[in-house]
Amino acid sequence: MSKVIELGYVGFNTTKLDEWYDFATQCIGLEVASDTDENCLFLRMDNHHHRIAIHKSDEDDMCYMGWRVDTEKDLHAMAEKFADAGIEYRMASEKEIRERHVLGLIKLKDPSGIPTEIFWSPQVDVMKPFHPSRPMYGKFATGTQGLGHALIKADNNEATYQFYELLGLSGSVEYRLQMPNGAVAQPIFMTCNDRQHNIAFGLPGMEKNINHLMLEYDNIYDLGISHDAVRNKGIDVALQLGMHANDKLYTFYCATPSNWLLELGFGEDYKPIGQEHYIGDIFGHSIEKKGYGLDLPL
Ligand code: MBD
Ligand code: FE
Repeated sequence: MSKVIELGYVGFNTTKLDEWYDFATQCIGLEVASDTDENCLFLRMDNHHHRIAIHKSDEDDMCYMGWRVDTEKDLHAMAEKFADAGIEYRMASEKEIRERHVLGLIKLKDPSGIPTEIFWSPQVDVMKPFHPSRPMYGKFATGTQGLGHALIKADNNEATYQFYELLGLSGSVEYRLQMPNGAVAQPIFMTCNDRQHNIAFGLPGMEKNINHLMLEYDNIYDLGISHDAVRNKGIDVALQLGMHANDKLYTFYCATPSNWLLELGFGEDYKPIGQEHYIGDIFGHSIEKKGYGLDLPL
């Protein structure tokens, strides 16, 4: 049974590549890979060639998610699963494989049209140990958990759940939030590895493919230093520092140059015996700046 093992890379389009360079290096601490050029900013979080690619464009959105399988055999087994399920996919060309710095690649779309890629064998540049763009006390928490998580658009929760279940993720509804307008939001969280969730979806009214990307530090000082940098630059903070009920991450959400949100976090810790749901977070996460699609009463 072929399953994905991590969210290995993500790609974004942007009209603001210069702003992204400053934001990624000064606010987040990401490293710029040496083969970055004027059209594509490759960002590193660990020894992988890159984890995030930002492409110069006339749009601002997430333009692909890269899910890793372990072996070449798993890649072909995944293609067979798509064929059996009647899901359209194609094997990437040699050029496309090189662009992603992997050894093999499938391209398809998720049920909401989000470009989705399945790959095996990322290029890991062990001769270039990760070197953050600003001093860091610790590192980014990747390892057996992938690069982080994303809250993505889902036009149809059922179809989206089934698609990601086919990829090998599992999960469930984890919040039941009473919205001020009387509606109820029941976001769904799914994972394929040691991270509590790799994707979340189920927020109504999303226009972009992504609401937020979460990156996790393994040292709380680095989260605090990033928070200072964001505050000193006057960048919008959508939700203030707080701790989530489900993964116990201590996080805040700020605007990226592309106007979707970056969630920066520290300290995931969760061990429920079975499925639970929450009607709010442990503390914090107060709404500070509305209009980023995350005006949730957490
Ligand atoms: C998350 O990471 C998140 O973004 C929300 C909205 C709720 C719980 C965990
Ligand atoms: Fe999140």
